[in-house]
Amino acid sequence: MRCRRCGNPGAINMRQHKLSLCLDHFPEWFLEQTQRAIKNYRMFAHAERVLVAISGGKDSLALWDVLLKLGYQADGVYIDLGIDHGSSYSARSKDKAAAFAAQHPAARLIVVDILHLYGESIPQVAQRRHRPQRPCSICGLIKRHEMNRVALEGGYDVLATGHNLDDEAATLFGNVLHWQVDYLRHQFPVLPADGQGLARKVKPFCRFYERETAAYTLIRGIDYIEDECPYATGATSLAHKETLNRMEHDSPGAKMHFYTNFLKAKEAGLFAAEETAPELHPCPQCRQPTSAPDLCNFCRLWEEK
Ligand code: Q46
Ligand code: ZN
Ligand code: ZN
Repeated sequence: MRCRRCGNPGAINMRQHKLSLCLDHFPEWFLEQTQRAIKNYRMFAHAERVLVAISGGKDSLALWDVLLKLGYQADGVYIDLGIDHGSSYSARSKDKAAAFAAQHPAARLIVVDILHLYGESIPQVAQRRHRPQRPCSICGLIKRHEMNRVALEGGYDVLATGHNLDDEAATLFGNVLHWQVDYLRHQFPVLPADGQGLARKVKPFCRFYERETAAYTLIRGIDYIEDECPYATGATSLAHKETLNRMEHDSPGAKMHFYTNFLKAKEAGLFAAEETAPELHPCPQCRQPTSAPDLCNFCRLWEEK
């Protein structure tokens, strides 16, 4: 197929959009589509300060690159989880994040070192909590807490993550399989700040297939960590991605329709009538909102040391 914009041979063929683009026009389209998502979902404005959650992987670095190219004030936050696992995963991913920041003078990278700040790395906390092989729920809790803390303390208006459509569709698939209505209620490209200490959260890449963000990083020459976190092996989200990819192979666009039709249904009011906000109060220690009766789950993690 030929590039729809210039007629030269196409390099990236997107069957779900019936669109082919050349190496010059794909990045242009990618930026336009990101801008459109930011505008359509009212994610943030140019006057606002954006904090991008950086893992050192392709999606987060591509997002940071795109936001800077679109002229947004975007800083990055990297959470050093202290995961080594024989492959120096955290050290290598931090190097990628730092190298990107060094090449972009307008970009500031904030590094949060969990071991240094709290006295234990993620594998150490997981070991203490008798979950050495499955640290992900503890890790997720710590990452969410720390990103929110940095966003609020730094006066950022919004926290942006690089989740792509494959991530979102896999999450949706898992939530539907188990009918986790509370999770479905909160799955959306924008989650507003709650006015009580939770920052606004946005996912500007939620309509891109993973292969599109990969193509963008490749074309732009962005160096990222290709390995997944060693603890991600065997994660159910990866199995869901494989299932969805098989469906996509047989029926191009299946993945996109599954996710975007869910968004349309939500915009049309799915779950809206049943919306009941949980009772939240500030944690007496860290001041972040929690529904727990006393200390929040994050603070309790360290209390039990
Ligand atoms: S970083 Fe943390 Fe993930 Fe690694 S330990 Fe699990 S949650 S897999 S996105
Ligand atoms: Zn072209
Ligand atoms: Zn707390």
